Amino acid sequence: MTRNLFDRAPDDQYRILDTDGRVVDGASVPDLSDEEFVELYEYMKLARHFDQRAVSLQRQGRMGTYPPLSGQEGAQVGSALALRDEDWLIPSYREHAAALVHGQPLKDTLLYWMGNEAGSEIPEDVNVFTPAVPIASQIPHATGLAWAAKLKGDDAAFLGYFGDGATSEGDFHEGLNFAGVFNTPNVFFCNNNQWAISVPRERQTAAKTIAQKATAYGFEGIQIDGMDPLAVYKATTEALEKARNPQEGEMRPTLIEAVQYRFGAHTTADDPTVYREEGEVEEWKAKDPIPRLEKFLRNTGRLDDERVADIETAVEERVADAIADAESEPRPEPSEIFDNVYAEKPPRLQEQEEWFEQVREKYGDDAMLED
Ligand SMILES: Cc1ncc(C[n+]2csc(CCOP(=O)(O)OP(=O)(O)O)c2C)c(N)n1
Ligand SMILES: [Mg+2]
Repeated sequence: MTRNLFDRAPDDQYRILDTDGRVVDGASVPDLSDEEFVELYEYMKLARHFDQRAVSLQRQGRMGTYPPLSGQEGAQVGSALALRDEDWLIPSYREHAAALVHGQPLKDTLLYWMGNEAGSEIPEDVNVFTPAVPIASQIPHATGLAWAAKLKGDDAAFLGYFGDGATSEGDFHEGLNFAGVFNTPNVFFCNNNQWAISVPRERQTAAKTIAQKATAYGFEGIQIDGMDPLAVYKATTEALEKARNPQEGEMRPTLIEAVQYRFGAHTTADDPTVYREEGEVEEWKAKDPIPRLEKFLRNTGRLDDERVADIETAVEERVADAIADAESEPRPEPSEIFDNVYAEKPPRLQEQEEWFEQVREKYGDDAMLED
């Protein structure tokens, strides 16, 4: 098999479905069963509903902070469904849907954003890393993990996510450069959602595309329509396959730039109306990955009103159950914030903990929960 998918100019954006859900000329849909196509849709619906509920929980004071993903479901679900169980997923802080697809329970994602450390305890059999909030810090981790697996002779690939803003960090350069030199089984997946909080894509780089940066590291880069879940699935599948099983002369790493848009705020602490025009948001909403896939599935006889209604009911129940589960967990012990970073607490942290305990004693825990 030749992988000619990556044999294209970095600005020749790869797409399978147009914004009306029709297959574009010359493209072929991925080799999925009818059920697998519908599963892709179900996960995206689940992700959207989860996102709406999570934002609402935060607004009601039932969750700390939350980074919304609406608009990015196609990129997250399409890419994560391409993973095999033994592959690893290394997220940033926005990949709730990708992590879910690869086995991370929704309840844990909720706990994490509710400020409960138990949410960071990934189940043993789930190959997902904990969220990384320091921008781009997970990229060298992803490279290191892949390098270690290669040295051990493991047959796994490593799918690491980051944003457009992360590509301006040294960690991005170091991670990708190292991956090229050591030819590691990495797929670097850039969720280019046009904004890094209030900084637009144009201010991150003068390069025409982010995908073309791969050339400097000696491996392939591809720009894809990140709001076309089929293109995402196919490109990620091929990149993962190349990472695991390179052919003669092929480099294992790939950089995928998935062009997309975040419909909502950067986090619940952000007000995007301050830095972007409503018209821009509306333009991108016309490319929404969910109705786009839905149209394709309906047009090809894979989905009808009844099935959509069933999916919506199931999704609502599943998210409601996860919320009830997360909220039934006992509140974490506040002093836990001093645990789990160092094996042995350094003196500075010990002092802070002692001070914290004095404050608790004096004012009580309830006072800390008030604004
Ligand atoms: C090293 C570092 N610098 C700054 C921040 C503050 N910060 C949080 S998110 C963010 C923007 C990241 O944008 P991008 O990489 O495009 O990801 P997105 O949030 O759009 O998914 C910044 C600057 C941080 N978390 N870490
Ligand atoms: Mg961004």
